[in-house]
Amino acid sequence: MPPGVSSCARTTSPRKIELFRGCCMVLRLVGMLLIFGLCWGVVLPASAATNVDLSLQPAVEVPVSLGTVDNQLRFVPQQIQLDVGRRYKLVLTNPSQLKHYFTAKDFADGVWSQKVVVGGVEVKGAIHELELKPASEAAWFLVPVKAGSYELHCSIPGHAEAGMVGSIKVVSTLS
Ligand SMILES: [Cu+2]
Repeated sequence: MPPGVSSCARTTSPRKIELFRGCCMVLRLVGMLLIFGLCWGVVLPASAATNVDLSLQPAVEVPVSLGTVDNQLRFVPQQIQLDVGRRYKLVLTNPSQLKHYFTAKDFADGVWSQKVVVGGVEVKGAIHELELKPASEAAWFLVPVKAGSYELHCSIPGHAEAGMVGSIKVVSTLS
């Protein structure tokens, strides 16, 4: 046998091993890519939901009445539930003959206040309390950012004591 043949036989064996190893690497890479792709497919829709411009979301309208037509000292409804990350339009109305406040300072600290619209005026910036004169209306556009249970009351002396209190529950869907 010529020396070249034996040397060739000697060299093909490690080459086969190299080829086998190469194939294994390729298969591993394909597997990793598949797993990565699957994860991406699961993660992407979830992260996409948090990437939306919240200020452009259609606002969910929540009507809240401060007092009643017959001057009862209460909020209607008394319990409000909101979701974190959703844009709301709190439509505050005062159908009574008395002045009332919408006071929920901790709640206000946990929301992003986009604006308050009163008549033809849009007030932009942080809001902590709203005073509504009889027969007035204000729309507060906000996005809750912090989950929690917050107290609401009217800060006119005697009104909270008479029952003009409420609660705002802000719920996070991601726990
Ligand atoms: Cu009041």
